[in-house]
Amino acid sequence: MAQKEPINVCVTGAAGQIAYSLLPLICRGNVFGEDQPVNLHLLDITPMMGTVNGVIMELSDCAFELVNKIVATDDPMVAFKDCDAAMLVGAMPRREGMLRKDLLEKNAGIFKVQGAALDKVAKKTVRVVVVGNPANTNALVTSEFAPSIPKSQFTALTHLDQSRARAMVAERAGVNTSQVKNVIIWGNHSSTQYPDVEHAVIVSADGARTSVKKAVGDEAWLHGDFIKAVQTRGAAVIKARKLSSAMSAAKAVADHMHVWWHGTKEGEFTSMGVMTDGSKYGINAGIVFSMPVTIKDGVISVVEGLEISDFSRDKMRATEHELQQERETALKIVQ
Ligand code: NAX
Repeated sequence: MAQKEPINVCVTGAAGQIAYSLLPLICRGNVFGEDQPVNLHLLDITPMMGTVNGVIMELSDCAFELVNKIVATDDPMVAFKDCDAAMLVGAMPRREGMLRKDLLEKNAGIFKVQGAALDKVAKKTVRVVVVGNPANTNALVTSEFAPSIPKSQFTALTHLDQSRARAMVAERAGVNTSQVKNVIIWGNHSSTQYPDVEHAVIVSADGARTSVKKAVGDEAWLHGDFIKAVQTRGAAVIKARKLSSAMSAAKAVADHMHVWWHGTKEGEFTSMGVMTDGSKYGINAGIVFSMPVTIKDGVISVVEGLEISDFSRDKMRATEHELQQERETALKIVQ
């Protein structure tokens, strides 16, 4: 069989800890397929280029068969050139004493520049996932400054929240994580996110589906400690590891892009931050809000018609409100 043409994959924040766990997944074929060669475009800031070169030395030493070429750069115009996929991991970290507004300000500037560069040099079909926090609003800013690329090509990562929620439910129900399907993350990748199991099911080996509500049999937990635990899991990892989630974040980025590339399975959906158009679940237009989606041939469609309880509605409103405030602050800064 003829070899496939390599695709151009950009990873930003290439010297950072998430990238360090993500790059091997890409290079092994766990994201774009085991027969898909890649040209890696690695972007970081100028002072980190020495570290990026060290990462490249290690990538070379791994002798990955799928790696065709590696470009390291501190220039977004070089990094995004003819890109098919862009994983925007790099961002300004929140330092002690920094207000959320300051974080938004610093990052809005970064993602404005990257959006403008994507607009100029990336393929118009580029699929973008924003990981760097505040991920949803950074994705919004990126797309604002890339008007020639459809808004549907910009997403924010909430897959890690989804994986955390699935793992917690699986543990509680005494099943394998892979059996837990259709957990939804609504809203922002922040502590206002709403992990919703009202439509989630546990699928047994013979294909039988049991609602998570029934399998867990503890609504107080599902409506209380479970939601809190998912919302604060990132902080719990930092407390234990003294570093933020990296291995799990990288796996989630890989899974997010894998499902975008290969599609969702029949009867299943996944969650990602997508640009709202005001027509789904009463959520206002113009924010990047995590929703349940299905994907076919690279096209993302929001799952429609799910029944939303009053409990869920309140939680969705709270996270929508936060995203609208973030949008206002960020757009004021960059315009
Ligand atoms: P690190 O601090 O280890 O790495 C970040 C890298 O980004 C650094 O090498 C830095 O130099 C680079 N960088 C900064 N500004 C840049 C720019 N303008 N262009 C290119 N690169 C730039 O952080 P890491 O642990 O890898 O986390 C990266 C981001 O992911 C952070 O913003 C973090 O908050 C966010 N996360 C998002 C998650 C999500 O689910 N959406 C979960 C994990 C993670 O917390």
